[in-house]
Amino acid sequence: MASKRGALIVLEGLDRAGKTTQCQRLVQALQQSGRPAEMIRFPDRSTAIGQVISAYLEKKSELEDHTVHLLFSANRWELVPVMKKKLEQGVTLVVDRYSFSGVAFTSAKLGLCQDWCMNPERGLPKPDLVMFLKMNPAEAAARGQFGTERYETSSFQKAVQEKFERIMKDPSVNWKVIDASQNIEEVHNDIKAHSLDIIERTENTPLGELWK
Ligand code: Z5A
Repeated sequence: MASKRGALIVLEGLDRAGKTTQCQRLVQALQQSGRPAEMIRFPDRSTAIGQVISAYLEKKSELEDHTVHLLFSANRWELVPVMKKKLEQGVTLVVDRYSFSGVAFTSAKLGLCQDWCMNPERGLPKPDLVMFLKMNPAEAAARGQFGTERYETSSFQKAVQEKFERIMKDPSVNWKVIDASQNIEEVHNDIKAHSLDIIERTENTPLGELWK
């Protein structure tokens, strides 16, 4: 019998919802329980494409809106061979932002439709579970000042939140909404419970393709 594959688990949410904190905690907890796990984050700023994206986010360069959307997507596609290999080897991947951020952020810009934004994402490895760390933007703001990168304004974050609400209505994706206003330990416990369940349920199933 073929060996068990790892699960593809994504954390999404607004700025300062606690995605990075929770991805790190989850990977640590899975590893400590003897389950191979690694973290990936998008954008992956270490690649050549990622560096172009990073300069754009840091406002060191300007890019046309469609172009930067396609670069974010290409930054996911360039990691697909590595992701598939690790999943096949039984490593669970915990991903900090994925296609859903791509669609939510670009479609929050005026004049870019959701369907167009989804197209370059079609066929990427389909997450087995996407957990949306939900919290009131005002509470997130209390966690510290916005940074200086592009998109880090309360009005844009509100527009992104509305887009996420729409994307989450898609029944083809396994969404779980997590109350991110709880303390770090409580959020972690919720995320861990959902993750252990999906790891067990998907280990003998084939990896899907997103939005196909
Ligand atoms: N973007 C895009 O346009 N298209 C795409 O395809 C993709 C992304 C993938 C990348 O940002 C930007 O690119 C992003 C979307 C866009 N723009 N924005 N905004 P990034 O990934 O570099 O940064 P981020 O995702 O916004 O990360 P963040 O601001 O650091 O948020 P976070 O990861 O959700 O939060 P955190 O770092 O874990 O925690 C933030 C603080 O809150 C920290 O001090 C923690 O200690 C604290 N914290 C965390 N959890 C708690 C709880 N439960 N209670 C109290 N305090 C907490």
